[in-house]
Amino acid sequence: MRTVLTFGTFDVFHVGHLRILERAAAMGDRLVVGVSSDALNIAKKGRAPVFPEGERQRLVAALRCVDDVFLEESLELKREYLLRHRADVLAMGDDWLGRFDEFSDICRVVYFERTPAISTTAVIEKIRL
Ligand code: C2G
Repeated sequence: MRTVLTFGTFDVFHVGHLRILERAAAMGDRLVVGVSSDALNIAKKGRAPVFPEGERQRLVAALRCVDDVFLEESLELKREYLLRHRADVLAMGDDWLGRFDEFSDICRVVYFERTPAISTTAVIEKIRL
């Protein structure tokens, strides 16, 4: 059983999010997703996500390619999360390229190309206009 782990906010869920989850799932037998908490987003980006953490977790958990979700409460706990969930692979978008290479001693670290021309910020902007 090969477990793949990925992290993200997944706010205002869009096809770029779906594509990375599908590609991550294809790397193994089981996909576990760390959904970042509201507090982590406020600390990191200076604003709360549009959808609260409980709803973001439910949306991600309901996807066919996702087996389990948990709340990512700190960026500093990556190693602990990887060990706790027995991850064989850590998959992230290439906006994080190189940032998680330090974990290659405990799992394989892969970066996928971001889906171009779509982002939560762009969706919010489009609705606003
Ligand atoms: N993503 C993508 N293509 C897009 C937008 C996002 O492939 N057009 C990917 C990102 O690269 C990331 C995942 O979707 O791997 C989730 O993106 P965000 O919700 O923006 O997550 P982020 O705020 O980067 O949180 O510990 C890490 C953080 O929790 C990551």
